[in-house]
Amino acid sequence: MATTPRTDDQTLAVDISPAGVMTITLNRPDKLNAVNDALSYALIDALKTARKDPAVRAILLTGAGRGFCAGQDLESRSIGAEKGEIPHLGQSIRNRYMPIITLLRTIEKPVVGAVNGVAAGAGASMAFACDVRIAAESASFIQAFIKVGLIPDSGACFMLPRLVGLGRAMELMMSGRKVKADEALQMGLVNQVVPDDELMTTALALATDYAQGPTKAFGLLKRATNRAMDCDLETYLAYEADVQEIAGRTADFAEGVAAFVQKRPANFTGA
Ligand code: T3D
Repeated sequence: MATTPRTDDQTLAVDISPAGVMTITLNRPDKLNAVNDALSYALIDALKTARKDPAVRAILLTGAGRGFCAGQDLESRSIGAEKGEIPHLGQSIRNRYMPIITLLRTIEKPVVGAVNGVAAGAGASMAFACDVRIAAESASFIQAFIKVGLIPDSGACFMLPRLVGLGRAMELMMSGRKVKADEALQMGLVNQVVPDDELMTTALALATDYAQGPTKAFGLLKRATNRAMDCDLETYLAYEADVQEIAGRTADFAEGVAAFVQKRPANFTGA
């Protein structure tokens, strides 16, 4: 049975479908879902629930209204500056963005990003940390950090070059220019672009497909891919053998093989 994450405000909406898709909707539409403290902690809470609840077998991350997420809430930073407070951005990142990005990248379940509008700053980073991105035609990506005198954070310097190559990533990060959905598709930043009114049905259908798949294998392939990003081939191949050993002991592997031999669709349970 699915558990509902503890969210004590309205900055996040969470729904778990019967198929096991947890849809997390960033919910500050008037501010393009800019990340304030409440939203960040609610998101961490929801992702931790998604990680531990076996009834959740895939995650869908999207935004309410016309934005996906405009990154850090700059109004809260401006209030601090007016009071003469020294900003401790390292602490802010360690406490809020590090857990969010780490959870998105390491939850051993598929994470689909449904990018419904502008994704700027740390909002773009959250989209990059999803496993797969489906973008609405009106979506866009902005490495907004440089415009406010910051370095790309929340994993952008790590993920963006891996997604689009170093040269393109540097240009995007140094210019802070807007990348529209069609260009994002062309450079491999998103997997698919769909008309705005088809975004959620398309993304939910994909997440539902994943939720009905061999959940442990999805998790293990995320583990293996994360490892592959920072080691040499020899190390990776040894790691891969260990991970495949685990996959080979799952009920879903036995079911997959049985279904193949019996020429029928597999009924994966995530076990
Ligand atoms: O601080 C730390 O912890 C360190 C971490 C930093 C991570 C970061 O993310 S730094 C980068 C922060 N984000 C940005 O710099 C983006 C700022 N926003 C924009 O540049 C623009 O809003 C957009 C290009 C994203 C969209 O432009 P547009 O014209 O479509 O919309 P808009 O009119 O600018 O915004 C609509 C409303 O959302 C508006 O509020 P209002 O005036 O109607 O009450 C605007 O102020 C608000 N909004 C948009 N982004 C933010 C925001 N409010 C607070 N913080 C925002 N980031």
